[in-house]
Amino acid sequence: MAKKLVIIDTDCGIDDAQAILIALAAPNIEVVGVTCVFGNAAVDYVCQNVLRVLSICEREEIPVFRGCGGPLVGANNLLATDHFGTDGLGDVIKDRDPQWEQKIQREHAANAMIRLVTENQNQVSLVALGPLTNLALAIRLDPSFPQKLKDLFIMGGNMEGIGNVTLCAEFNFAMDPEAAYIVYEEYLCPTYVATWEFACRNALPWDFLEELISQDTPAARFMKMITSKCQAFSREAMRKKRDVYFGSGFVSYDAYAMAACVDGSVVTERIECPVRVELQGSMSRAMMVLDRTNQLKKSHSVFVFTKCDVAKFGQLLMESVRQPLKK
Ligand SMILES: [Ca+2]
Repeated sequence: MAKKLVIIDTDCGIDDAQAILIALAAPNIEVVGVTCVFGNAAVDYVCQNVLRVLSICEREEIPVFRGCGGPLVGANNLLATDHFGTDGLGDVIKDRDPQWEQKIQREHAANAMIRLVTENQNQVSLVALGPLTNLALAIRLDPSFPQKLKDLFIMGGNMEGIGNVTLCAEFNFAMDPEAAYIVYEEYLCPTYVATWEFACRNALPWDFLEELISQDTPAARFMKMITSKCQAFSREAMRKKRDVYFGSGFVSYDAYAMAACVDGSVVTERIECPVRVELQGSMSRAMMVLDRTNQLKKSHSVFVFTKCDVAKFGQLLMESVRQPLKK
């Protein structure tokens, strides 16, 4: 069976690393490129983090591209350095690769996306795990880019108006609301969305995380190291935040979007409707609004995930850390 071609666009924090592991472990997936964007950390850290994940899995042949270092409009004064640390991977990595910059492709991420998708028309799935800045830039450079995609999977936004960085906005969209707006208005390819609330409502037990990172493999040891001092992976720290709305649990956000791309049956319920990203409002800027009665009269609908087969998702996570794969 021909493999599914995938481009991963990422702001490589800890959950992105987990999502990348899922893609690399999947026998039906070929990752044709990883494009980097600012978000969980500055884009140079993001590039280094992606290289690190690929190196642990012995998959350095996959090209990595540097993309946007800030949003389309305004300054990125929101960098979430308190979430996964300054470097995006929990600030625990001591041995940084001084040669990392030479391992990044010269081509800009947005140009690379366009080229890879043009070379493989209607065959590439794009999985977007960070702010959507590179995607917004790509459609401005090549307006036909989305129609050459097979489909688009996004981790970001919200479906119940609950935010995580502001009252009503999810992190990836809050980092670049205009880019998120452009993507939902202009990407008319089949689009699947794992929102923040979807991830939180389909959490795994905290004991699952323990079991996951206690496996005796290089990738599991890496996940154990980067989650070790991270607040976002602390049961205690979440009690005052996420647990108030959703109850206790371990949530690997980006992994849900990737899992849905790898195996569509992981998602068991979804809503099909138009959506729009709010650009105004003192509380609601960057909120994703679902238009289930089509009041906006949009021609394009997206699939917003509502329920997940948590056992199947957990299985994908468990297998993802059994890397490097035996050659
Ligand atoms: Ca991310």
